[in-house]
Amino acid sequence: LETLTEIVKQIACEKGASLVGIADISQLVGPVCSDPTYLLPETKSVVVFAININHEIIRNYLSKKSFASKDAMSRHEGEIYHSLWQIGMEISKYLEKYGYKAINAWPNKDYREHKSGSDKSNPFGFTPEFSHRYAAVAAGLGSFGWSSNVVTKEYGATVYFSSVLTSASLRPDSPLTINPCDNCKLCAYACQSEFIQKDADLISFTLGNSVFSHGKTQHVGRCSLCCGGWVNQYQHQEWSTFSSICVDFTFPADSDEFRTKFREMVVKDLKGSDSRAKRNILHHIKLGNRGMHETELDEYEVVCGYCQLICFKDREDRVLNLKMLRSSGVVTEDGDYEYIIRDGSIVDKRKWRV
Ligand code: B12
Ligand code: SF4
Ligand code: SF4
Repeated sequence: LETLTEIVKQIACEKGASLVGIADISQLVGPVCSDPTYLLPETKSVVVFAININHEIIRNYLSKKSFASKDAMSRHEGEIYHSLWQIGMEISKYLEKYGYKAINAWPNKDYREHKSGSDKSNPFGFTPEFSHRYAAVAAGLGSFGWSSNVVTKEYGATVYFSSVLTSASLRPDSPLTINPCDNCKLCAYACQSEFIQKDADLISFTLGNSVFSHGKTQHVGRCSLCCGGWVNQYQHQEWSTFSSICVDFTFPADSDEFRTKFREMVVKDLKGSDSRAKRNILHHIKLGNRGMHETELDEYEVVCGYCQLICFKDREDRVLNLKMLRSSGVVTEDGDYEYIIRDGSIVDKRKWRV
């Protein structure tokens, strides 16, 4: 058990993981997608690992240095997702060689509604087959931050996670006793869509033997529309996301109304003239339900993610990150071109990426 645990952790680190931990099945009793037996009924342990995001790439992106800094961020995200998948493959192969069952869970876009076909038409059906956040928290890699991102001691929230579920009994790690999130709430100030709010109630839930909490988030459609590139400004006008589109969309509180309004917007934009919004929809249709690890590196397009990216481990760095974002200017479009405008001047200009 000791040796197998050490070898599995070593494989993860050698293949590029920045953090790795083991969650015991007994710690994964809680919200529905914390349950690994949905994917592998024989699960005894979950190996969960993280790769950190490069801080220089983040800061160039937050400050909208140029369109090249957006492309660098997008490609970097793609490379991390591809690496996470490869690390999972190596660990699974090793465990299988010794007779254990192992499932390399998709790092992202493993939505049950789409993969099982239970509610394919729901644009906001985001129940993961398995949640890497709960696994990471159960294995002590981090804890839930106000933003509901998992915040680690080493890198704040600037990590992506993935997991391998296995029938092997590995030596488990313990959940953290101190939460690295200090409740600065700068994540809420960095969120255009108000998916994360600074004055929200806390939502608490039990995972294994511990109770965790984070800020209550609003309808997931808010983040999807902003992070998906449709809405580049909502609550802050002095800066925008890295998308050049801002469709006219006021977020309804009611879930059914949200879906209806979203469908109406898609239909209207698809029928309309060749607009940037239409291209955005076609881009998402092309991505389809492929996992992030199956997405080509040049198909990635990061436009927000700010709640995660500003959350470095030290508060002074977070304050500086938010400052950079707030003074980064606005991205806008005109004809076939998009522009970064800062302090009234054009900082960069390029043809839309199709
Ligand atoms: C679905 C999803 C989304 C959705 C929903 C996010 C959310 N907060 O759940 C959307 C599209 C909005 C989204 C956005 C983003 N995501 Co995302 N996403 C996922 C995905 C697929 C699952 C998220 C998850 O674990 N949800 C489960 C929990 C947290 O939510 P829940 O099911 O709603 O459960 C809550 C409540 O419903 C309630 N509850 C549940 N059951 C029950 C039952 C009862 C009885 C009661 C009372 C309550 C209750 O308690 C739960 C805890 O709050 C994961 C990949 C994966 N497979 O893990 C990535 C993941 C979470 N995303 C990630 C990231 C980075 C982002 C973004 C920054 C965008 C980006 N650049 O990628 C934003 C951040 C938004 C945010 N602050 O959360 C990372 C997070 C990294 C980190 N450090 O935490 C992940 C882990 C991807 C990865 N491989 O690294 N994401
Ligand atoms: S930005 Fe501050 S409040 Fe938000 S998750 Fe990070 S540490 Fe917590
Ligand atoms: S990714 Fe952007 S829109 Fe989504 S919650 Fe984070 S800051 Fe808000």
